[in-house]
Amino acid sequence: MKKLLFFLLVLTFYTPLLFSQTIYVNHAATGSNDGSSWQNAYQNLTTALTAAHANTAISQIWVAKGTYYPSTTNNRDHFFNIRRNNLQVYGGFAGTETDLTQRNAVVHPTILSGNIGSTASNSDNSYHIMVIELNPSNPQSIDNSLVIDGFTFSEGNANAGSVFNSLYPRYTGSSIFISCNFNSINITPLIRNCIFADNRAFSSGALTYYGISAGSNALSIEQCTFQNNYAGYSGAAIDIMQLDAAGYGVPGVFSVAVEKCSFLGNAVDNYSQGGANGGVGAGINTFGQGTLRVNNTTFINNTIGPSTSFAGTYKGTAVSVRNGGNTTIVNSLAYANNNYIPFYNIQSTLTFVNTSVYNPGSSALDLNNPVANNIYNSILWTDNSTANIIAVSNGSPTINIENSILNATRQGSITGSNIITTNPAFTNPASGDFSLQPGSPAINSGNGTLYNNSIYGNGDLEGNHRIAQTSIDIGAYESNSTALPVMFGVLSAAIRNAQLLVNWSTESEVNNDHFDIEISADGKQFKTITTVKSKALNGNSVTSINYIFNSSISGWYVLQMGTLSLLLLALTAPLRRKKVIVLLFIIGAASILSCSKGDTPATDKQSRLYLRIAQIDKDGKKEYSKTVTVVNQ
Ligand SMILES: [Ca+2]
Ligand SMILES: [Ca+2]
Repeated sequence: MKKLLFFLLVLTFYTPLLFSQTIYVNHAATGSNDGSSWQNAYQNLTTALTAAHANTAISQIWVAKGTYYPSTTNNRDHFFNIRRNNLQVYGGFAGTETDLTQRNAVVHPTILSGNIGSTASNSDNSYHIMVIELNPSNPQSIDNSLVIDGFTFSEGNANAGSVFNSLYPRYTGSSIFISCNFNSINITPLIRNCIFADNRAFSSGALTYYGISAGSNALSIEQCTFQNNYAGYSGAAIDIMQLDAAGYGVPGVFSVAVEKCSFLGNAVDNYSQGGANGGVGAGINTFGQGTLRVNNTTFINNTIGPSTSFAGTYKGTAVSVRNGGNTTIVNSLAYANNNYIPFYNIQSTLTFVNTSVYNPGSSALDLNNPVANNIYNSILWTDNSTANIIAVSNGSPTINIENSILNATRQGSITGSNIITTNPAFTNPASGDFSLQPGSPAINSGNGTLYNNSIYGNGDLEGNHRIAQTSIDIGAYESNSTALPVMFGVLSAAIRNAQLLVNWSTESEVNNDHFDIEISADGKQFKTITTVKSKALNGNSVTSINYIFNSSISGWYVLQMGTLSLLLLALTAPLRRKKVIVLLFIIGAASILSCSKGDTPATDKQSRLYLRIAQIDKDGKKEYSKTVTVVNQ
């Protein structure tokens, strides 16, 4: 009976793995230039992208070091165009690698440059370096399986007020413009290990999101650096727009996750439009309904300028949230050497969790009729004893503060408990060291229940254990802590085309042995479904390593998520229970598979599965990643 069940299971659910193919790009390649190998690589990325759109079996594009331009004819409206899912585009290769783990994008930068035309001038540069969009003639969901990883985007210049071809505004998204093209369909790529430097926009955005995020999908921006970008209105580095709220009439909201990023010296002013609301969000600006989570990220010396002669708001050099969004800032740090206020909340919800904000001369946060503002386990500090650490420019907001350190001078009505008003004793603010001196009132003064490990991860801003000694500390850094043995980077999981796909990366590994992939139907009780060995040499690595687990069991696409969880239980349950569950699973699957061809597959997008990764040291110690929802596609 056991053998029969196993046979049935294999017979019913085995289908071959999807064929996948990698093509290569190297501007210096001298072979046949058909993209088939490094030797025969395409010489430009545009050709490779055209090939990948003609042939969906192409799943990866590897691009060697060097500089690539979106136009060979100096046409400012040309851009690298991506309109499909299930594609990973990697830069940062020397041009000899055979495995992704051999890549070092820092040593071998692949630059996507908007500096076409005269190299001495930016006025003739590309309006957009890359456009990721839903295909206007056949829009279909794009999710985190579209990966842009390991590129430097520089010198895009979206400096005009017009719109090209009714779809591409020449005033925003100078590096990457992500657009749903007026369709209420999910578009949430993953942008990872990229640098955005010296890009400019008339209105907003080195990276601009005119997109819809459906279900648990989120535009993910991870381990990226945004440096010296400029915009004449809002969101110099990242601008996020809910199209419905902006008058485009496209229903849907945004969901964006920014993790382990740096925002350095970005600037915004009110040059393009004037009026009261410009000059906001030099790091990130959101407009309208949606969710933004910023994790383990630094905002340093972002500012207003160069022109401040236009009337404007001039707030939110780190982040501004406008018109209804819900933003959470976690394990992050913002400090400035100017007096512009780093955070600005207009009619939105903003929550700080274990975040440190230091503005020596002025306020940390300005509130303009906020929906809500919560400050948990966080430090907001100024050295100016007469400045309001929280300023209210409009309305009579209530601010909920728990276990946090703030100057005593502030506006708004305060609720909450355990509010400390003594100096947090940063180690050395002048040199950018915002860890805590011994004896700091922040040490062990946080409330652990305000910190959600499974969403925020278990590392502080430094990559040390988030909780050490008796309790979690207040602020972005945990004192007396030790380094995490594995610093997790990205983690995403999806069921797609009859396969369970899990992608994760590590930024560093120490003495790591293996990973267990664990899955749960309720987010509480987890089962291990497989084990993956560390790729790091002897379990140690200081560079990022990517891991992919791709289940070979197919047929799941016709199943409800609940049935899938039965299968997963079956894979892990004791033998007797396993027989029963496998039988139930097969009966359920067979009944669904027996549907006529015209029936819609019985997927249930409301059901949830949760996934996390346990990392096990060579000495048996275990640490967990954050938990993600398995996206059913
Ligand atoms: Ca130029
Ligand atoms: Ca502690």
